[in-house]
Amino acid sequence: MTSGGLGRKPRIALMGEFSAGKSTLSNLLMGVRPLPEKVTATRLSPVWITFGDADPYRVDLHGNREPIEIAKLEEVPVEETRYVHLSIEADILEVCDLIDFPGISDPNMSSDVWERMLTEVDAVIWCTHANQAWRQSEAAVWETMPQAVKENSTLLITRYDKLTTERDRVRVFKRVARETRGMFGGTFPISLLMAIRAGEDQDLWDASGAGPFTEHLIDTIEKLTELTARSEVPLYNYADPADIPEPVVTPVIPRRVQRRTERPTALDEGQDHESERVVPARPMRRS
Ligand SMILES: Nc1nc2c(ncn2[C@@H]2O[C@H](COP(=O)(O)OP(=O)(O)O)[C@@H](O)[C@H]2O)c(=O)[nH]1
Ligand SMILES: [Mg+2]
Repeated sequence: MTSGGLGRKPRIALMGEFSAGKSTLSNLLMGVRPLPEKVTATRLSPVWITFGDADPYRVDLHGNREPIEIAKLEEVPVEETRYVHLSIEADILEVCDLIDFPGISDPNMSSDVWERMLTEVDAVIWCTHANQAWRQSEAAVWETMPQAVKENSTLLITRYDKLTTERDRVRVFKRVARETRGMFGGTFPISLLMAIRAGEDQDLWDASGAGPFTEHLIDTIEKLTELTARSEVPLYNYADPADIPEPVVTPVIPRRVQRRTERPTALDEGQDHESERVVPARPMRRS
């Protein structure tokens, strides 16, 4: 059932409600934009993205492969497709696979479409929409996840630029941190739109909140790599954490998400946050 053999890379899923920014985040991390970024719900299969230059294909429920065209992603029959496989030569994919999930509560699509992929996932970056952050539907799905996955996962409060007052930004962050205490390895506010537009503009990149998040992501990937380096199975199949093998692989750090010399403080849950640490730098502070 699991693909990939010994020494496989960690698999990180992008999950959340539709329009929370999952595809924008995948595109940001890869530095190219093959996935459609849309405000409306779309019936898309999970998209498993690995390093390489192979042609895209879909894998049906019986494991059969069929070539597809990336321009016709939306024509892939979701109910009969386990996942779509994309190969891209992006730095981040040298150290992990990304799996872009469909929105969790699309009334037009059975949750089987993504639930059957959960067993492949080592960690999640959960995107929650700042204006309606951490809805009941999100909490309900997250509750069912194995604790090992929760601990390796990250919560991103996306569309943070849509919160226009500092008071709102602090209020949303504190509420979400409180309601998700102990459920994620780290929580970060971010404007994905700003980050994706930043390019080489360091000020815009810093203002987007992307810096602390990518630092945390690199740490997470390093940790996961130690766990998956000699593993064929999903992490939460380990019977005993003591059985987890010693690390054998040192990941290459992607250029786009390099660690900077000064380490910023992660907005981990459980800390008592000062308001100025909650809010990303300059342009977002006064709008
Ligand atoms: N203003 C703003 N828009 C965003 C942000 N993140 C995503 N978007 C926009 O929200 C829409 C949905 O994003 P998408 O990545 O397709 O969401 P998905 O359904 O979760 O994959 C797109 O138009 C994005 O440009 C953000 O942080 N700020
Ligand atoms: Mg999407």
